[in-house]
Amino acid sequence: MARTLIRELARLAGAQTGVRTGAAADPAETVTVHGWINALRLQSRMQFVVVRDHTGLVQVTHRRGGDGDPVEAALERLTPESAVKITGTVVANPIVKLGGLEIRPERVEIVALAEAGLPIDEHSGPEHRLDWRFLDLRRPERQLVLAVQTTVEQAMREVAAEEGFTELHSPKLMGAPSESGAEVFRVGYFDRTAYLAQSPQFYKQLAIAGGIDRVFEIGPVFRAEPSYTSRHATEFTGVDVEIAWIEDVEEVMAFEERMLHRVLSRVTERHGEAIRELLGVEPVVPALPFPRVTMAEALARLRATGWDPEGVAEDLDPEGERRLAALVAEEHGHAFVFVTDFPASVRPFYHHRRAADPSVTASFDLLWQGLEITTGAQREHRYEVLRAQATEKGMALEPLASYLDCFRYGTPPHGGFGLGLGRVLMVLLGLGSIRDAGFLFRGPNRLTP
Ligand code: AMO
Repeated sequence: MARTLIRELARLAGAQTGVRTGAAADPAETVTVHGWINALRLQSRMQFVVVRDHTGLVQVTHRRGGDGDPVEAALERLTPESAVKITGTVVANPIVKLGGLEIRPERVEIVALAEAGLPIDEHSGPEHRLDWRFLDLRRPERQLVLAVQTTVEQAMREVAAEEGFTELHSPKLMGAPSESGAEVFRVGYFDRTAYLAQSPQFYKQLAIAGGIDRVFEIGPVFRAEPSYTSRHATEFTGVDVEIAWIEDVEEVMAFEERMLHRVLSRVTERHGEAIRELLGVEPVVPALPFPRVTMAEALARLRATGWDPEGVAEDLDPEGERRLAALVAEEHGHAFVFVTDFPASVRPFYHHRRAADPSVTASFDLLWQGLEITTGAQREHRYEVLRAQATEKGMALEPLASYLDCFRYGTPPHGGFGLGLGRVLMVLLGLGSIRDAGFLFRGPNRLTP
């Protein structure tokens, strides 16, 4: 018999009692559900089983038939998380807490019996849950994260397509590190060393030099950062954007705002209710434009509140980011804030510097509820200036040769940003850690499953 999804059962039970049509009750519908055993209550006269699929839960109720009752025998053998196909009639029953309906089973097929004694339960710690990620993923709130991630990416592609972007898939194996050398993974590559891309930075700029007007990529990014925080992964999904012929980095920020506005609109439309119900979080579509504050203003405002950590002269530490977010939330009622105009000293050599004050870059970070989700900038597109800025940062020009070559034959002004997808999901869904904000986490201590 064809499979019926659990979320469709309410409609069928409604038809059976005449709720839908207002007419006399139709005969009870026979359905087959495919799913996992969520809970079992095997009593002396009755057997109650809750079956779960990716659309919901349903109770299966069976009155024991005694010797020779194959349904009773099959239900008796079940263990939590066994995979089953159950055929029976859907019946409205107001006493049943789960949606006021139940299935009276006629046939129970055990597709795969789960071993007794599951390795994780709702009290398991985060690392143990990750060890058994496939079981952890069976929980509806974990699957919701991936459903929302799918919508987030769709909405990003929607905006990018409307605005004339080309999607890239750039190589992740590189002959030289893509950002600074420190956080790079080295891998054996035949008789030499290759490097895993820390960012598609070089390639998105190469595409701009190649005359592609606007590019984006959603793909893996690798960072050899021995960070054990809730917001760092060694492999994560990056959303990278680059736009040619810009007059100012403001155009890049305006694009990112439009993109995030669309993302939050789509997520709220499609998953708002599920997010509220399963995660207790209220997704909010942010007002446009997002507030903006220069780094100099941010530092001055924070120092006025007494924040003055040692050794942080020109940049914000995570505590500074949180405090700034609190100030902005209070003043503008907004959860996002662009911090702009970072000092050249804390930005990479390829960031364009302001003509009026070359100690400052045309760059930004985007914070959401105090967490950095994006770094972006106008890039330096003038070959000589770029070389001078690299030299000033103490970088050897030789390893940068193929990057620098892109600026020798007419590359227009351009700018872009990199956004961490896991961080966006973390904030959006109120998850405590990036470990729960994607499919499978990778960190310094985790290469499995
Ligand atoms: P940056 O290094 O700031 O910039 O990275 C961009 C964004 O990626 C996310 N991110 C991370 N997410 C999880 N784990 C990590 N270890 C991690 N590191 C970074 C953050 C961050 O804001 N090439 C530039 C971008 C650009 O200018 O276009 C870059 O890579 O959300």
